[in-house]
Amino acid sequence: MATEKLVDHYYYDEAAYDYHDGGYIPLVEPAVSQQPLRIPELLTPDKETTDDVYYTIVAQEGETQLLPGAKTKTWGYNTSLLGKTVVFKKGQTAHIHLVNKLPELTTFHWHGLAIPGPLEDGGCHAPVYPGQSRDISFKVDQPAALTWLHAHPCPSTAEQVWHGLAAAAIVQDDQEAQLPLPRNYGVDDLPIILQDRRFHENNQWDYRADYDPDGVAGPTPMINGTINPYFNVTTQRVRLRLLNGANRREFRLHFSDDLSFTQVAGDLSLLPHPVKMNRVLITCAERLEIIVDFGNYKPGDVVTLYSDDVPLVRFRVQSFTPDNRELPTTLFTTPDPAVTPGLPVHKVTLDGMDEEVAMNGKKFKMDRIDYQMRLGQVQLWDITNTDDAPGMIHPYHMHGTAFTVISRDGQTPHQNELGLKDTVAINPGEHVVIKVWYHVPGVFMYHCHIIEHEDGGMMAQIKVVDPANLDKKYQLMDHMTLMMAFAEERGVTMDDLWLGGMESYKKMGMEM
Ligand SMILES: [Cu+2]
Repeated sequence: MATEKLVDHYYYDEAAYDYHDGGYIPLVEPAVSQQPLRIPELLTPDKETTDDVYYTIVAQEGETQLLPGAKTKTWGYNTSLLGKTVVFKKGQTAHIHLVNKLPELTTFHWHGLAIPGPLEDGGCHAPVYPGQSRDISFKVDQPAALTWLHAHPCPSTAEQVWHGLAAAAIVQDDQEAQLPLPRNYGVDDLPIILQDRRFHENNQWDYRADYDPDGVAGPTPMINGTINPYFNVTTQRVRLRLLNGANRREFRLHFSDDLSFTQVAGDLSLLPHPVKMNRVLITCAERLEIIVDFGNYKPGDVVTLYSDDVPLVRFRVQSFTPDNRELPTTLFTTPDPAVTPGLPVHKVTLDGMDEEVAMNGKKFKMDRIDYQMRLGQVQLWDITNTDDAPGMIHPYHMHGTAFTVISRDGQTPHQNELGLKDTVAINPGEHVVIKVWYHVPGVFMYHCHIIEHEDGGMMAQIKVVDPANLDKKYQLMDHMTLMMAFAEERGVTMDDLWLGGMESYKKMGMEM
């Protein structure tokens, strides 16, 4: 299948793995009986034609039976926790009716979709207030991939994601459809949303009690909103579309028996070539699709997916029809546009830890544009993690586009990051060169995807200008407007308002 030799190690610096951090919370195997893995339902379109698809997405409160006993108060999209899976087809125009039935404002950010910003992209400038709605439409024009929807109201993105606002969104295209890849959703093609939580009294989550400016984590693995899940394998090959939906945690994935698997896709496209591996590290917001071949197992066998030594999902092997179809050695041709002559390398630094996080020495300001590019320009960006080793691995993310990874400290990128990406993990002290270009205009954020780091200010904004519409103005909001709305919605004074990200600004004595 894969031609490259087996990757039998995690990429990245072991010294920077999150378990070295003083505040690290190790995962613990849940002491509850195994539950069937929840498979998010597919969201049914309100209407669909060849050229258009219409969806209604409702952010709502609910309760979810996660542990025995009391249900947990959770938030979700069209369901009580996480969300129904949205399917987009390349070439379609999506028309989405976004509804907020939560008690506070939220935004609907399409992580990985190359769509205009800031309103369609759904970052912090596109709030939908409680009881209100917003309609957006955009052309889906990108390769097949797993993208996702999550809340992004600054500076409370992390808390809202912790409440459960995250859903898978699959982009399909004709090229991927022709490959011999499993794609029977829920049977041999599964979203696997990796998260972790801490359960407090009465099985409830308490974000504020768990707050850590370097990222909130909990000891209990939660996979697709299931605690201690199993999945019945009824086909020889299963495609796992892994999404790290955790606020902070890295997952170091491997299977029992050191079973090898084949990575076929990264964040925003198939990989050029399949990569055979038996270890892979996934940082926050990254996606990777792997094909697991259960051909050497028999009914009754159990294959376990682990992070470090903690089981995440148990695959219970049933009988299946043999399927030894081979993957082609080439899956995808990664776009590689020529760099626009005369454009210098643009440098971005990811600075600090705890409350001191910043980007290029500055904390994020919603109404400040930090950089500008023109549509169609192609530029190298050099992203440096200025932490001293051992430090933290920062997952650097850009809204509204896909980039390619050119080099890591001058060396060739990892085999499994040679497709299109929107999030790239950067070791402390390392600099990663990426190639950046945009297909759509707008104002977009770029930031660390340890969500508490972005709320705390390790974030900036780019304005992408359409040369045919140089004068287009964007109405940018500011932190204070959103914070005052949160205070009003919660019925507290500004002095009593608590939002995780505010702590980082306050401790540094900075205005928001
Ligand atoms: Cu970070």
